[in-house]
Amino acid sequence: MTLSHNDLLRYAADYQRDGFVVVRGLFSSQEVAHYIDHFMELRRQGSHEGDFAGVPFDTGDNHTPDPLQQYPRMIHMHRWDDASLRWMIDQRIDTVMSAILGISPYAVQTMLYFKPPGARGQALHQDQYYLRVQPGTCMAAWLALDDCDEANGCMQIVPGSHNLPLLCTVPADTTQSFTDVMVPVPEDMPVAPVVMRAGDMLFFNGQLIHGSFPNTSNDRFRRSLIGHYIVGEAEKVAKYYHPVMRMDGSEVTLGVSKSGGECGVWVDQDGERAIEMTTPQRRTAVAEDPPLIA
Ligand SMILES: O=C(O)CCC(=O)C(=O)O
Repeated sequence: MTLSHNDLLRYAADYQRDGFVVVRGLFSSQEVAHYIDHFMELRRQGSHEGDFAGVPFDTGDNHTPDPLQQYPRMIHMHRWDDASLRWMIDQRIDTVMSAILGISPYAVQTMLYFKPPGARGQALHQDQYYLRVQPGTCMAAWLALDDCDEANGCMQIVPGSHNLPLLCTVPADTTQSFTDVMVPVPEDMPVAPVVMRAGDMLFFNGQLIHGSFPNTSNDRFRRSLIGHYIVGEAEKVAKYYHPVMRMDGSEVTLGVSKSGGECGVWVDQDGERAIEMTTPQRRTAVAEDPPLIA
């Protein structure tokens, strides 16, 4: 696919306004088929460091095994799989991100969600909560490997929420989410599904509230290949995301940022919704270097 100057300007404008943009058909159907074969084969070969099947949950009377046990999420594959590394620093991703950010990003993470039929989703969150980029924020490039819609658990986003500060988390419903924290979203900020075809790529800001609901389809996987990046001016990122790479594959030395600090809670101020910053005594499920998600 060729990316014209006008396309790139439009992507940048949409991203600034909404905190996300979908680039349709950025990867071809042949490439997508190749990635599906590749990652399904890696999954079949056995476990890899960092595999995550989700937090345990109470299944009640339902004795069906959790599908994520068979298809746990893979993480940081670029550290041991050359195809993942080449994908993470693909020139097309760099071109779109550079247009959006005005500077080439640094690459820090890869993940593969298999999300088989019946799998839980991931509760609404902000990626910056995990990456702790300073100054600035992070950014995600989310490649659909399957067509995805509400039935098989497509991405859900809150448009415009990239302008919010980092919000304090609350416990999530772990029967619906394989992670156990979420950010509360006021009713008048709609959560919108992002329906995509395989090969489309969703770019989104690290402050944008996003997540996904369970895959309720009978027989459709919702696989996605995800890269996390940080803005090119960043000086620090949480320890778990080192080593940091330039988009030419070379390593760059950045400092290590810590978790903690202030987060926002929704309050009512004279009938108006507002955010109050607070330093919680004890943040929910935040380890010094949270290893689970982004
Ligand atoms: O793919 C999903 O369901 C969630 C992905 C996500 O939250 C992320 O990439 O940060």
